[in-house]
Amino acid sequence: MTDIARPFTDVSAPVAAALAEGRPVVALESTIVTHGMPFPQNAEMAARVEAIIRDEGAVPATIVVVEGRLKVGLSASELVSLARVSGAMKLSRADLAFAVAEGRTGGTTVAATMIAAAAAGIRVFATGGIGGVHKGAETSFDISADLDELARTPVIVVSAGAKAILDIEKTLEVLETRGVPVVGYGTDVMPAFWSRGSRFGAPLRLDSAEAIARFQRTRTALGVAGGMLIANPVPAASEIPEAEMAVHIEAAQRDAVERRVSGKAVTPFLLARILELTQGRSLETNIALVENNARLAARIAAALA
Ligand code: PSU
Ligand code: MN
Repeated sequence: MTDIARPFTDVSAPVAAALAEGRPVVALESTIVTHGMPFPQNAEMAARVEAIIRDEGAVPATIVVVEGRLKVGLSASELVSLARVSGAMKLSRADLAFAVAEGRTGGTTVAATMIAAAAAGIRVFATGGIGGVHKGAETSFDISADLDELARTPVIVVSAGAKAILDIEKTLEVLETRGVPVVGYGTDVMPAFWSRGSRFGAPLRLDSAEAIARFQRTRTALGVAGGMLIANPVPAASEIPEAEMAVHIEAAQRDAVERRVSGKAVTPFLLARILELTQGRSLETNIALVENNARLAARIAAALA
């Protein structure tokens, strides 16, 4: 933890010990718990993901702001409280410090989780999907702060690609412009969250955790700053085909426009609507892909340790 951040931060004992001893640690976000999934599935998901990381020999560090304290690593009971909390803020770069200064509670998005992870010395982070360029961004200007964060903060983010509710092509363009490597894990095709594939190629490809660790170490050695995005396709058994998802995504998008949903509310609205439209299947897929990402992230963290 940087000296300046320390007074605001509670690093859990297991996370602090692992970091001090150079053992692998994997950061986890909390917006997926507070805004991305309903209770009780969010609690089950959070507990299972932490268990998977432990099984792989790494230490999970779920990151969240609770009543103004920036928490890095939660106990089992804190994790359950997080899953039950209502009225939490959704925190990104713009408002992470606001929540700390004002004593508020909030889930950290990919951007805010990266900031806290980097401050704590955690180099790998597992999530579901990142935020990106929304469809219609040419008029709404809705582009997630996650993309800028990937450009500036040295954390490897393991995702199942960009959520298919986004404009994947424009998201890839922005990532390229901002110098963010996008690595397909064992695939040449860009995965689309609920589906293993999309119409777009993965800009880079690597087939092992060791290769990903080597790539990031080499970047650091060459003085190239910033994070990278690993795009790990959802396991085949859990995927929902792209064509099927496209219908639901379009319907959800229409509802969002009709109800004039904007800003931070867009992603949670679309996820909840798609959950209804798929009668819960999208949630099962979402959970499966987060678990899959946690496993890979733990292996990358081990390769880096
Ligand atoms: N992936 C999920 N569920 C989520 C999110 C990602 O499966 O809830 C969250 C992440 O925290 C991500 C955020 O950083 O959505 C992006 O929000 P926005 O588009 O408002 O930047
Ligand atoms: Mn947005």
